[in-house]
Amino acid sequence: MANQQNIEQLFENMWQDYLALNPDALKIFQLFEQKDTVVNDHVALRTYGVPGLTVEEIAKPLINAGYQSAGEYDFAQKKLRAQHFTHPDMPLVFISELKVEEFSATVQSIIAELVSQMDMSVIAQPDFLYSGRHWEISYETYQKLLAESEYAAWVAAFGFRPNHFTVSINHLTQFENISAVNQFLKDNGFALNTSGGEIKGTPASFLEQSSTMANSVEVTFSDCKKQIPSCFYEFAQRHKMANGEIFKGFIASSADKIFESTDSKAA
Ligand code: OOG
Ligand code: NI
Repeated sequence: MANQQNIEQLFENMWQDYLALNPDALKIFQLFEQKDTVVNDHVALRTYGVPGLTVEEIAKPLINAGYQSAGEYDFAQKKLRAQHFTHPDMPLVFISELKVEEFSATVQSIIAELVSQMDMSVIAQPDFLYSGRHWEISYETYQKLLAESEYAAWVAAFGFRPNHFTVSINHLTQFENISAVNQFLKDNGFALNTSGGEIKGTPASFLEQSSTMANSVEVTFSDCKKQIPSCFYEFAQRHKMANGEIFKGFIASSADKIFESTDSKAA
């Protein structure tokens, strides 16, 4: 995982895995590509904060490829924490983890059982980042997780893979601002996440974000197949800070709402 070609291949593989779960993202990408070259702002990954699967452990292949941890975030209500990672030539990566220890004994034992089905030796491999689910799970168990945390249920159903890619609005020439992007998406029939308003953040916080609601895909559980929310597409417009540099971090209060793009009830 030492060279640029490998890290670019990893992102291409993650992109293909993501598109398979989010056909809307390909449609939107192609609409934008009619006039622009789409640049990816960041990829987001999710995990369980248990030994072996923490953000730091998931990030290892990225660190080996030249990424550095560059910010920490806490989401008290959703019981999540996160870090973002930067690389001189590659998109940002946002990795969050469930604070498993703060959940009920039921949720903790379900997650322990799922993780016990894993071969922990594969986690350090780069392809772990788009390897999906490593366990059998019933729909009944999925629903038990869903009752306490949408995020816990999402990881249980989809495993380890990009939750979203993000279009850099800064690199689109055909739109004035994020409102114009959102209007274009709605005109083309895509539903946006409206939690906290369609636009999260302001120019004053240096980052404005919006996202589609996740596509629904059929997932095979051990007892049945069900349509559930999978992955979404995000749009980010970054602004210059007082020192003239473009802000390259994340805003916890906005991220808190972006997480809800995989909620099963439409926002
Ligand atoms: C991550 C949500 C946060 C952002 O850009 O603020 C995020 C997730 O849904 O896993 O991606
Ligand atoms: Ni994001």
